[in-house]
Amino acid sequence: MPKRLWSVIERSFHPDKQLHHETIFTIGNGYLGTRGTFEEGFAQDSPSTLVHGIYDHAPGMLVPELVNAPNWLPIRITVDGTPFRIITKTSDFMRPPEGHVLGFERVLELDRGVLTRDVLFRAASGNIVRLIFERFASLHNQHILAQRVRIIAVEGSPVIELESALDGSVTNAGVAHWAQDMHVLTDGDVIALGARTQQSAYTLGIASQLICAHPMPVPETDDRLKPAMRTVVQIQPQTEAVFDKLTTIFTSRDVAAPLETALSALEAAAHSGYDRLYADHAAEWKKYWDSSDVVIEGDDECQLAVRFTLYHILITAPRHDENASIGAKTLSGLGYKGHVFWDTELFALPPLTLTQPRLARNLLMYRYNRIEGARHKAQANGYEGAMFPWESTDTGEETTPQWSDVQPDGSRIRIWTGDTEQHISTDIAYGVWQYWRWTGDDDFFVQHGAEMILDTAVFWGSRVEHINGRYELSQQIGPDEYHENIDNSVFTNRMVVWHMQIALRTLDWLKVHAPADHDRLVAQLNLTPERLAKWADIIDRMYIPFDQEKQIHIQFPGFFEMEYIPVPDYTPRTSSVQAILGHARSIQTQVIKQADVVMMMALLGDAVGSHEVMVNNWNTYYPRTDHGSSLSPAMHAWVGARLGLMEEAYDMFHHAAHIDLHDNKGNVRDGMHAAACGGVYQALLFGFCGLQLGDDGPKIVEPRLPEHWKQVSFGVYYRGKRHTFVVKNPV
Ligand code: IFM
Repeated sequence: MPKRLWSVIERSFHPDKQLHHETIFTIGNGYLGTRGTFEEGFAQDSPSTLVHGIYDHAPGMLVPELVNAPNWLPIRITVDGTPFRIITKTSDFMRPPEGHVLGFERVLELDRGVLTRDVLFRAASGNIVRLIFERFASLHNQHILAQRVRIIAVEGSPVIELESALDGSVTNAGVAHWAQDMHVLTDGDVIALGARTQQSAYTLGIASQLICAHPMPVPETDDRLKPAMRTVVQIQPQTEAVFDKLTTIFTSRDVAAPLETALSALEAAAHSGYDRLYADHAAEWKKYWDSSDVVIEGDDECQLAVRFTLYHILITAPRHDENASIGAKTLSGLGYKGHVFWDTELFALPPLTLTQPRLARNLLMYRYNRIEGARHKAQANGYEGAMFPWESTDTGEETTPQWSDVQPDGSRIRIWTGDTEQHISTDIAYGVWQYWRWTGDDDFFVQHGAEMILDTAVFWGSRVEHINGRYELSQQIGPDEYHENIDNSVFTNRMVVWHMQIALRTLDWLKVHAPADHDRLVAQLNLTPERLAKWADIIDRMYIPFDQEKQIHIQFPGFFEMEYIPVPDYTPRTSSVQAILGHARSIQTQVIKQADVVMMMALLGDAVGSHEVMVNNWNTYYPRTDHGSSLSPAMHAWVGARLGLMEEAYDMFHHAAHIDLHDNKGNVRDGMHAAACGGVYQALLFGFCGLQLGDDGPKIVEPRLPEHWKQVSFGVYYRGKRHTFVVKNPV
């Protein structure tokens, strides 16, 4: 396979794309993520390292957020006294002495999780050097971060001064989370920081060593929070100098004494050396791709994009942690404050369930370990059972802000999702059920999964309203968040029926296969015969809004009485139709934010209705959807492919696969879209390839590939055994 299909390449630097590229060039290892900021910095850059689980609720903030950890990247270099930096027309006018960037290339190697930058630089002296920066977050040992800088004397014999630092003065876009009394240490060739978050009191230790000819500590300056080491070397013509910087990081979530542990781990890492660490890291990546890769023949552009989306899921999925999960923006940016949404269970989880089941289990355990938070939420709202939070952090309590940030006109908008976007409890049950079906992990199911499915079913049993002989759900937000607090969202009502069905099936299975656990859960969750009879009744009599005449599902009663806006007329556009019409008007229209009825069709497939109903639903809702959310296109690609609408399906797939690479929504500076990444995999396998899980295992049903694709090959795990498939387009 040509190498370029594993490499995301930036061939010249454009400051206006800087923040977008910082996000997409994030490296990570399931423990932390570090954005692709330059070692030497750049004006208005946004360096951030986010470590799973380290949240803090700063004074004045509405909700807790994932904390930006001390920056481990800083390496500053001068060449014959000229500071090395990426000089562009907009940044170069003030700072003598002058230097010139003669060439620039940055490459993210997806197969190995390594970011490199290659720059040709002429110093004011006239000497020319080539600088090759390389960095990775070890997948083999998640506490090790490694950097290498090779400086090659292309012309002349330059004197290089290199300073390596840690920066503890970082904030979350101005919000300080670290207490200022950091422990700063400079000892021989080692620098270190010990830090504590202000409210949550997590501690973090980070230690770094510069490995080269003559490292010397830099005398303490006013910048106490930025300990540094420095070295000076003259390079002979046509030779190179190599500088390795190794860093270790631990938090109080991992060990009792993070700083001390970071220091001793650093010693061991330095003993191994960069090359050994690199080899171990690359070997782990090979294992990841051996399980997770999908090969598309006939579409190089989408091939690279698919690998890119999988890479970002893999670097953010916790490897050794059952108390962390994937935030909506992964670990690549501060957007959504590192909060965990339904994006995890319905979008990011499935590729892991199928190809990295151990990682999928970690994500579900994160929810299980927070089920008390879900019980609090149910109780606080007057319900029974477990009602998972719409936005979740370390505690598992509801952390959706009730108000938006201040708008340009000074107002704040009320955010209702934490109150009424309740389908998340069923989304989590769906993730559990699919994980169990694919993996056959009975131990997980009996000990944890069943309890989640059942206690969330208890919640719904107490939540439904019995009105006029049927069950209804008032005051909901379905996936289409433009329409808030509506009654009888068809997505939610129908998914609740599914939830009741699998809750009863769970009990039946437990009764036969794990009777003691069946009895334990029945007693613990108070699953009385009356309660179970009500669940069966909900299955029979839940109100599913449906127009018999038109043979379509109704997104919610009243939807079609609102103003019709033909969304395709608003083409081309760079913002959502909602942004064009304004919030107040668009909520009075039929413009839909994201796959809603279509999402239901993706999740439930044929169970939703006949082919005719599915096509009618598509024809009704597709032209009304503005894909204001990144979650939408992939779900449309999935369903479109199942319905044989190949042009629309490919269009949606291509869009979804490039949301982050091409910054299709203009907001990638805030972080990757985890859900879009996971959705792309599902559209590809479940949509185009027709992958289904039958009673005997995975099978391909009516595959429909885009016309120009030759074939798609992939492997998935079913009950611990790998099944490989090659889906070909008929010639
Ligand atoms: O969970 C999503 C939601 O469906 C749409 N708005 C953004 C959230 C986080 O990605």
